[in-house]
Amino acid sequence: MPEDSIEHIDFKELNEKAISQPLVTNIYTADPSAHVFEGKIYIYPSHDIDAGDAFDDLGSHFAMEDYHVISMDSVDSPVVDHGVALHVDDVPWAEKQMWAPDAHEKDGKYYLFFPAKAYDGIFRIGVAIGDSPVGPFKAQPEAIKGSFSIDPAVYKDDDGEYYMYFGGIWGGQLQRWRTGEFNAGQPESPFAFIPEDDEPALCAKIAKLTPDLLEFAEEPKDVVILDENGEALLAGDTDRRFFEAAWVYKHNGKYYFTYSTGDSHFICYATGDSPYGPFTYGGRILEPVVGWTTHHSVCQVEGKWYLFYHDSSLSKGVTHLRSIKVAEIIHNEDGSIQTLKPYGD
Ligand code: FUB
Repeated sequence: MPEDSIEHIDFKELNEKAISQPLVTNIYTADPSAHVFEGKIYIYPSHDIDAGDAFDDLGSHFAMEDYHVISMDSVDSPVVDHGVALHVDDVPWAEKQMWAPDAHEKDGKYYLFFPAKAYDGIFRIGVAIGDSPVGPFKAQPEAIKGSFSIDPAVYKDDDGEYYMYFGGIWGGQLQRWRTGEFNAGQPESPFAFIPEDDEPALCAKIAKLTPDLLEFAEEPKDVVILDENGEALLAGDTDRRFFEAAWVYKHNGKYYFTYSTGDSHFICYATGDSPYGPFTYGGRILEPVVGWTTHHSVCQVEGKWYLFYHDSSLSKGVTHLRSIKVAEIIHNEDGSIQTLKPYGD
């Protein structure tokens, strides 16, 4: 939601109409990646803080330093904050900006995947390993070789293979990798290297992970989203094209690629027949929330599907002080998803 509209919001009324309330109120949390491990819900969010950094279109004010893991027995039960699971000071390669993470389990070990800016100012993606879903996690000494940009989301397919989806434009730097190398040639601007409106939109990336989940097993590939005519979405189609926050799940044999459209503030979905896509645009899952960013995950809990998302209602609109929420989503018979309005009609 654009920030200039926030001063007109009556937050008391908005909170009364909201379809859900913040899950966590002792700290600010965002970008919730939810999973069920061992029959319990674990949420891996960003931990928002106010570090006093200037606001800009590169997201410098998102200056997060650590991760907390949140757990719940069910979507209605009390929330437990398990404290610091990983701090940037304990990641040898990372300097700052611990943005949206994800986690997964394999053979009794838990893997936290996270983006951070390295000391050269370039976002990379790292892995940290723990013995419990809540950590603590020990970071690998180096970032994943060949990783870049932000917002890792790891999907385990039915055949046991794990895939990482990642990428984000503007402050997430995806546009600087268009040639395959980081383009440091111009002053850092969110708009440099963005394709023209009539060019294909930038795509999220996918890479299969190695069996130890510590490296890419292949060169990252584009996750292409097609329109109703089978053409790749264009960069100017800002209501539908990918911006950040990739998340994949499978429902009734279809892969759902879900994502944020960033500057138009929607959570959308596209469906396909392979984890690699291509995916065909399907519609919106969530209308804009209070705050500039919108970011989510989709998780099945006890047979129902839930959208974990965030907004800035608890901080009364401070865009980098967000709170995670959860609401049920409904898939129609034809596979489409009913759009959620976060504050009712
Ligand atoms: O939390 C920092 C960034 O804001 C995330 O990486 C983006 O997806 C957006 O939610």
